[in-house]
Amino acid sequence: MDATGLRKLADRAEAEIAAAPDEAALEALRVRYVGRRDGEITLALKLTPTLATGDRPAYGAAGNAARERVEAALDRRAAELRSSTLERDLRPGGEDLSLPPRRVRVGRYHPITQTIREVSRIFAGMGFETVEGPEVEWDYYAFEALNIPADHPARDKFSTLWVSTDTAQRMLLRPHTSPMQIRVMEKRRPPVRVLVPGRCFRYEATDATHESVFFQYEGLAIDEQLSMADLKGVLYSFARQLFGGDRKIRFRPDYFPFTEPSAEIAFDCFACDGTGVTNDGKCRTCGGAAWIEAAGCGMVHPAALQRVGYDPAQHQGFAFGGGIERLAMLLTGTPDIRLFHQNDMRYLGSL
Ligand code: FA5
Repeated sequence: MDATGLRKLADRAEAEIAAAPDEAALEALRVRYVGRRDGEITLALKLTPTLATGDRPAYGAAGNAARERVEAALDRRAAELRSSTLERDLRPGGEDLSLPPRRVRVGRYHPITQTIREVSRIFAGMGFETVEGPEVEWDYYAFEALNIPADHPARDKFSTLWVSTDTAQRMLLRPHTSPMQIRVMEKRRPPVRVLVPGRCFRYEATDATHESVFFQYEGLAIDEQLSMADLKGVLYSFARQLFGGDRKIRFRPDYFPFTEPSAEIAFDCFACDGTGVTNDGKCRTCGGAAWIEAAGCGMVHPAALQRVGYDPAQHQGFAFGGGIERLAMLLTGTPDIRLFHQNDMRYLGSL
């Protein structure tokens, strides 16, 4: 081959490179013409030393020029192919890059779970260990051991869902978490400080503050020389830590067969600012009462202490039981308790 032959080889290579349909074809052409071992131009250049001395400079120069033209053509075509791939991706009919990206949904705990965790955290700070108990319970723990025998009118309050009414072994879905007072005291000796969050069930019509399945948190503290003052101190501290100092708290005498004396705790209603009325008339959240009943509490009844083998002369204690949803309503400004369990992600996601 002479210098003219080399130029023609470069012309052919340039034409083929310019027509290469894709990157794989381009790579094949690179190997064919300027591949390091046996590219056509590479081989032609290797022949230079075999030529007559006078012919070598012109032949070598033509060979180098041919290689440079081919390499430049390869670079050009590679750039063209890259930009046309991008154009194809952007062209209508391909993926629509103008669409907004799909939202990444980040999961989080349900407001009820968050509230249970927060309540447990606050009581843990006051030395209360969180424990759990069975949702299906014996009549004995739910009522009998709490001074509520079968004919006691207080049973009406706990509209019970029975699982078995066999008189020897009556079993129910627990209507409150108080049975755990007895279960814990049976197993432990004082001092006792436990917090029991858990699901409860009542055969009850639902309204803005009542569900038939809801959560309670039960607290129990037994020690020497505990008094009603300790109970109030613990519950005030709890309310302040959960709500800050602004929420008003009301203690009123109440009656529970398993505590003596007993009290009821209520928080001022957030929906009507504790007035009982809103722009639409009577406040739907508190039913016009201005307060939301939040928990029952009292000093553990001596009969309950004796039943588990404690000596009431030596040990006393207090107990409280409140609704988790009622706290979650206040914390999230949820006006109707039913919104928590309807699983409407539009509402839950907005909290
Ligand atoms: C009891 O259940 C007692 N076991 C509380 C108690 C514990 C008293 C320890 C003394 C010592 P009561 O029925 O009032 O009491 O319920 C307590 C709280 O549970 C209520 O204040 C309310 O916050 C919540 N609660 C009761 N019923 C429902 C319901 N149907 N839906 C949502 N929350 C409820």
